[in-house]
Amino acid sequence: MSTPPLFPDPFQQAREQRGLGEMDDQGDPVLMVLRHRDLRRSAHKYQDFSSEVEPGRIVVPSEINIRDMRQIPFELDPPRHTAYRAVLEDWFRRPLGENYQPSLRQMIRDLIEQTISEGPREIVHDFALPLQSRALTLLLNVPLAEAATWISWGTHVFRSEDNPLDGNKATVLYDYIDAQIKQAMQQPGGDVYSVLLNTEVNGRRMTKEEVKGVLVLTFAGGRDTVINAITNSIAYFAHQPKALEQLRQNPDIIPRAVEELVRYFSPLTQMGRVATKDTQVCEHTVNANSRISLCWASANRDASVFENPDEVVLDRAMNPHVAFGFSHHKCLGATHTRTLMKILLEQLIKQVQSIKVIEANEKVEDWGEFQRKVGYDKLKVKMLPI
Ligand code: EMZ
Repeated sequence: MSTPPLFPDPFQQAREQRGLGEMDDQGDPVLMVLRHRDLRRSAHKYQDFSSEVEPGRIVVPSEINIRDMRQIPFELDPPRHTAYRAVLEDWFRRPLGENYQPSLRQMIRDLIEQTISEGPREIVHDFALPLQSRALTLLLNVPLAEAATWISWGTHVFRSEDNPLDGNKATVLYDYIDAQIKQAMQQPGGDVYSVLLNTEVNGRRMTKEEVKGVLVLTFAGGRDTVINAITNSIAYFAHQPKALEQLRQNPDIIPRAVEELVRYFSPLTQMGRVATKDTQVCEHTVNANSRISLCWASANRDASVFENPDEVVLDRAMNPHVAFGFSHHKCLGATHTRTLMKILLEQLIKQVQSIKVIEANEKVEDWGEFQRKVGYDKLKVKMLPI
């Protein structure tokens, strides 16, 4: 008898039968595009399905009530989007540079070492969150000490334990970024703030507000997603000890394993767009100014694209997953995250024999007709050394 998947796919039936899902979101409903092919088509059509609407409206759940700051470049359409994207790409490729990976490896090695030696550890808050924050100091090229402040914000910058849309937390983030920008203007250095303040887009320097828009996205978008990817990988290896063994025997497949894990976990379930005119998706009418969402998590289990979609096939050869998004908006932080995940797997097989789960509380998202496990609120494990 086969065991149920560790991360079930709640969209299967709706995807196969209708291709669409429907959910309410604070009175602004969302038509969820569930099939891989429809999703990829819609993602390309920015003239029909825009990202450049009221700030916060393309996010599901909508953030229009808690922020009016536009995140850049993800809340812009081409051609405005293209110019920002072009200058940001260089910076976000830094993980491929020389000193980045040894520093990241050191962080990961130390954290695993501590986890092994200090007994059971809660992974979400005491492993994934510190790792995400420390690694981000490398991406932003700021002192490691900054990570302590970011860790104190918890796993999401706009959500707190008792409030799924917390405007006060947004203020903490904005004030922090304003202060960093001010400091960079007084004393420029090699950090992201100084570099972006000096970067030209369309023949003029980026303004403070624009730099802030980029940083808000970097802090917000790359946070719970990366935390889920790290935590879920550890949960997966605990449940499948053979998988760790398979990677130990064939470390060459690690880059493929990273792609497969992010496909399977799809740490970001969906992202919205707003129709600019009356149009159609999957033979369904979409009215002007209504919302659709590109449901990455569903497309990544589409059996017409992925054989055995509910299985983790660590060396899956063809893997056109959309876990980092698709088309011109695909994730800017993907190089950083892929690098982090690759080193995490490399170090796990070097340092860890097996992982035992002691306590697990699943984090289940509620999307109306769909309930989706996206990660954990709490995952206490013991790592046993090699
Ligand atoms: C937005 C989003 C970006 C949003 C790629 O995702 O991530 C969410 O976690 C934030 O709340 O504001 O940045």
